[in-house]
Amino acid sequence: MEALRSKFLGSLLGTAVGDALGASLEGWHMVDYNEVQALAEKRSLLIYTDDTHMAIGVAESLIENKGFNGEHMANTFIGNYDLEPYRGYGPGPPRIFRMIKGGEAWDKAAEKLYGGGSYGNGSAMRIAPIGVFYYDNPDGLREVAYESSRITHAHELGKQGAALQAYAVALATASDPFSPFKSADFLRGLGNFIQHEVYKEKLKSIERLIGEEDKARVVLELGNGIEAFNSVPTAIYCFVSHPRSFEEAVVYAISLGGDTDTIAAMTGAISGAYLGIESIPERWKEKLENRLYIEGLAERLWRIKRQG
Ligand code: F2R
Ligand code: MG
Ligand code: MG
Repeated sequence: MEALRSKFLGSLLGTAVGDALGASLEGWHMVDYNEVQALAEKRSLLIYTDDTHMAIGVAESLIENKGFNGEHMANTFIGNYDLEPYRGYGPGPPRIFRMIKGGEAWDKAAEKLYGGGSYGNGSAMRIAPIGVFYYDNPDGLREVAYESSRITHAHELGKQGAALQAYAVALATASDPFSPFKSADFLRGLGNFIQHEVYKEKLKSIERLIGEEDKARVVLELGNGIEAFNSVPTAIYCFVSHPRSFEEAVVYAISLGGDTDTIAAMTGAISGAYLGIESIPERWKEKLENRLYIEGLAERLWRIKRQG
């Protein structure tokens, strides 16, 4: 049971540490691995962005309701955004929050964006609490991932991206880090779960790319962009190609450039769920903004899970 607690804490803190480390390089080109390390060491405080701010909202709402409640989660996002709108949100969510505040239904507003909903990575980047909480219930996880995505990201590729990231966190939570990691099994599990061809193809590319030294090739095939399909598979690749080290997986994710905070947040969520909180370097954890609050949320989620 202690191991599971460590995984809950590792996934939520892994999200925040990855996000905060990647934030200063978001939108950049590829960066040398050592340069990322040097930048991380220079920072005195690791400040997180919308990725973590929204993951906090997901966790708060799951805790308050002991499970998923869409209207409550939407209102939690809105309340948190109103308090801290400066977290670097994508363009879509604030527009949706305004629509809901103006009377639009929580599960309808997001359909009005981008002619059929957003496929941005905003609903996948915040999904770690759902991945750990529903780690042993794939059907429940899929439904809650879709429904939670629908608040801001109604496009099928947005919803399925969120579900794929949640299931990667879930599989990592269920996997024993003391047994040899089998990337083919992990990827097969994800391939059997996900339904959309775009993601199925990307998962096949991940398997082919393992061991690839040319980062440009990885970015070319998997992407490093703001779209869910150009970032969720990339984060999965960062994890499966560095399964034994949180630090290596996250620094590698940032070194790929592009949407660095988000790809590192999602990589950190999977790696932290697999290896546990002890795997996150202490020198990073101690500099993380609101560390105790985020740890507290993970602890409370775990306790609710333990009580059944
Ligand atoms: N917003 C940012 N980074 C920009 C600068 C931040 C800066 N450091 C600062 O502090 O201000 N990062 C965050 O946004 C990403 C998540 O975005 P989200 O929540 O998915 O937003 P949105 O608007 O739904 O989608 C993002 C873009 O994707 C394109 N897009 C989405 N659906 C589309 C569709 N159906 N058709 C065409 N395009 C679509 C649009 O360009 C959207 O604007 C994370 O990186 C987070 O860190
Ligand atoms: Mg961000
Ligand atoms: Mg980002």
